Amino acid sequence: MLMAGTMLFAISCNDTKKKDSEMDAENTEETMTDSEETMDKKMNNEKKDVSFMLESRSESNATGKVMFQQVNGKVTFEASLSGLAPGTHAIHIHEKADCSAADGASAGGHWNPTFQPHGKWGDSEGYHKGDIGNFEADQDGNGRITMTTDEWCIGCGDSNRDILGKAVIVHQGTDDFTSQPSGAAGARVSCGGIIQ
Ligand SMILES: [Cu+2]
Ligand SMILES: [Zn+2]
Repeated sequence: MLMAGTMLFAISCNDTKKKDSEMDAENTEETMTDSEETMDKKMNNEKKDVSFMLESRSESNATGKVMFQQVNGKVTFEASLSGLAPGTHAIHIHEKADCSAADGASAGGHWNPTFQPHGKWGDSEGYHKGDIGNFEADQDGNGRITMTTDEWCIGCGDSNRDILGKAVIVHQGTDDFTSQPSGAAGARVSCGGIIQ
């Protein structure tokens, strides 16, 4: 009886060891997949996109659709708006994905992680990473704007480039590219958080 008991113990002990090592192997595989994903993200070769709606603010009727798409380290931004007053409107990335305030003030100021003055995108005097610029709304109040840059990324974690967690805001007026800190573009008529 004692012998049998010892043998049983030995067998079950071996079993447990085998299961443990199988589980170790599985865990190792998972860890490897994780690190491959991280490498892709660092290389920015992975295709990524984020799209969302813009909602009316400041008692306007302006609404829109925005898409950011990242391909080979470059991000393309595309927005289409309707319900605007005909004419020129400013559009920017602001610092917080919070459009909760009726006037959009909750989204904060222009996204400016590099502490530059407000300006025209690409200006040697400096510009905010959120200074997209102006676009035209036609007689029906519809407008479109697109731009592509390698100064942004989608979810790369680099605080100087990552647009996730910010907001897109359209203004009632025109960005003059010189007034500080935000180009004197007037009320915030449409707002959407850049959230996946
Ligand atoms: Cu703005
Ligand atoms: Zn600005």
